[in-house]
Amino acid sequence: MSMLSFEKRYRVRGGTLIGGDLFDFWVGPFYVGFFGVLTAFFALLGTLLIVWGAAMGPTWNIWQISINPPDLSYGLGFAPLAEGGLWQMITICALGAFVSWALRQAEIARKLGMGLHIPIAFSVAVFAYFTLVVIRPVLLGAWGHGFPYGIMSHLDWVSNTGYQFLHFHYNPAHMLAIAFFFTTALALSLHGGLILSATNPKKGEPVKTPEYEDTFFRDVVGYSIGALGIHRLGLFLALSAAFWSAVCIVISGPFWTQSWPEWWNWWLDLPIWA
Ligand code: 07D
Ligand code: 07D
Repeated sequence: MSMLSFEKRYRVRGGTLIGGDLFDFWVGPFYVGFFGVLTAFFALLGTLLIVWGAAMGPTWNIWQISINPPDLSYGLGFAPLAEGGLWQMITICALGAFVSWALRQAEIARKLGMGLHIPIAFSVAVFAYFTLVVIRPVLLGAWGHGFPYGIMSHLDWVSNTGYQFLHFHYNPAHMLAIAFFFTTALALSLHGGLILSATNPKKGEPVKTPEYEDTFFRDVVGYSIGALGIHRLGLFLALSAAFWSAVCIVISGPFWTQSWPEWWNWWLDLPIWA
């Protein structure tokens, strides 16, 4: 069945979470839906607010534009637009757009009778962002702890926040997150390589079956996780990376205020050394 006839068959009404049939239609290949409209609204408004903030100056240099959060003295209150209020509104728009996007994914999955794996996976990225700009600032008592919206300025924030804890690499949750990110790359490279090596043969040669793929790994390391298993592992690794990232930043400040190297003193303080 060609993709076009398949799509036609499955482009049916229903499965929406809200609004019934209201926006239950397609524009070209794109499903619209209530949450599609909401995403477009928040994304457009947020982008316009960024452009407005950029217009306030001092630069139109794309790398240097930065919409900064309010000063710490504003605490958890609203700030005037030019002094961080824009950042607050952009944050609301960003969260509105990300959550709407996840719900649009959920509606499409429901329409197709598929699992909710994709919206759940994207929600973990949104959770990491939410941790950076809402959970941690609220725990620390000021929106000023959020990161600035600028290509280079957000790197300054990461570096400065890291050095506030002397050596961020000693943060144990940061270690776990990094190990998961690296393992995700390893797993995807092995999986991508394996699939291409079996299913994209030279001209005239037959495509190999999954048995070949499993046998390759059994020959190499004595075990093959299997066709379904590798995708479960991949999803687990990637979600763990983002999850431990959120943990590593939320504990920095709210739950640990000293330098991260000092955290490891628990080892030296074990009673067995006394
Ligand atoms: C490839 C999927 C496509 C997405 C892309 C991003 C924008 C922003 C900016 C209008 C993998 C599109 C970018 C819409 C335009 C304005 C103001 C995903 C892919 C291509 N960062 N970060 C980048 C964001 C944070 C860090 C690049 C976003 C945290 C470091 C890009 C967020 C921390 C480095 C970018 C976010 C952090 C980057 C490439 C949100 C910890 C780099 C991103 C919403 C997570 C790298 C100049 C990429 C770079 C980079 C976007 C948050 C650290 C501009 C949207 C605060 C150390 N970040 N980032 O490929 O080159 O992602 O920076 O949370 O070295 Mg960042
Ligand atoms: C938050 C992005 C969410 C994105 C969303 C979607 C759009 C639309 C549109 C394309 C989480 C946005 C979409 C806008 C785009 C179109 C059309 C993802 C997010 C919802 N670190 N570090 C991390 C490493 C150091 C520090 C995480 C490595 C130094 C701080 C990860 C190294 C110091 C923070 C990580 C290293 C330091 C982090 C980031 C190496 C600085 C964080 C990944 C090799 C001196 C941040 C939750 C992430 C974090 C974070 C990796 C070094 C500080 C594990 C590999 C020693 C302060 N670091 N780091 O979180 O945990 O993705 O954030 O040296 O806050 Mg680190």
